[in-house]
Amino acid sequence: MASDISSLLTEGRPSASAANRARRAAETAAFAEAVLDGLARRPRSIPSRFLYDAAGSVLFEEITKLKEYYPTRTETKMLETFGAEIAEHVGDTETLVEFGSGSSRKTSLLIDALPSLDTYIPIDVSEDVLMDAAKRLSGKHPGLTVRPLVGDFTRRRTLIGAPRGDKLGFFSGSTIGNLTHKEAKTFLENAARLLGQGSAFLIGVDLKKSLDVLIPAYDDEDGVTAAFSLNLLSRINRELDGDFDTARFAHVALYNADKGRIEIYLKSLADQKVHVLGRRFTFSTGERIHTENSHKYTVAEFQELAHSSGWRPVTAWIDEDDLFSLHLLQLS
Ligand code: AVJ
Repeated sequence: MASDISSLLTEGRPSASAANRARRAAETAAFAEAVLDGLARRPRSIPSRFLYDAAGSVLFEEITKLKEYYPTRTETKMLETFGAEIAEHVGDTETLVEFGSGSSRKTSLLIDALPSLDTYIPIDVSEDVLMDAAKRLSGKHPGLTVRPLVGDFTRRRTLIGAPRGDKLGFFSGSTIGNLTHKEAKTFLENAARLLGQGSAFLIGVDLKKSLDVLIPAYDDEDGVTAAFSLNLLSRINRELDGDFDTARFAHVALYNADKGRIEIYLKSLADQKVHVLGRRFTFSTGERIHTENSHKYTVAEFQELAHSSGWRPVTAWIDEDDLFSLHLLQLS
């Protein structure tokens, strides 16, 4: 199914190269398959990585600036505050590998704190965002070699072109919260293999906290997060010949205390029929599509997860308001 859908859906998309075109075609085919399967399944769900098309990435940038959304600004400030302490542990590392680097906005703070660094390897699925970030970081840090790798960081098995020696991994923004505990464990095990013995890993992890703070961060007053969620339906309309009426779905964010995570849903506001790639899906009022999880961890819970994945927790830093944590792990 993948190949015939992809050939139908890539027409008219701007792309720089044949390889780029092939990658986009494969991504659209994966999106088609995930949406058709996800809407047919009960409970309905679509993997959160599909939220980040060009429009979704812009909306996510807007989220990071919201007064309600504390993670980005808290983590940024922590990298400034604790940069010197981080360097006390990993100051002689020469190679930095960033997973899901995106715009690499926070990375400069870490690069500035690490005097011996000579190579930066950002890994991201979005080629455009990756190349822009690589250019910006090269300009900002003369003498730093930047070797971007395009692809899904959860699946990567080799670091092409990486120098020998101990590496520092960086996984910021609590993106690890999108993964279930089982998926996070697999990711940490793979990252250990990829980075190699003697390496370290710096990971930003959102903390468990009061729902008065947590819920608004995922359901802001201005509706930016709602627009970010609903863009998934618009993306289906754009790329998969869908006819979702986004006004008849609502963004819902709730905290699942058993699983320690924010869950995000799109809830049908009417009895309605929707078509995607010629298939019909029926929604009754109140029926939901699960679009995202954002897991929250205490320091001890995350250290336990890291330990069970073969990493040795070294230090965890927390901001003064107990909102966010930065974990340093080591392989040795
Ligand atoms: C990018 C996964 C860290 O879970 O906080 C923010 C995504 N979704 N608001 C998060 C998100 C809605 C974000 N991560």
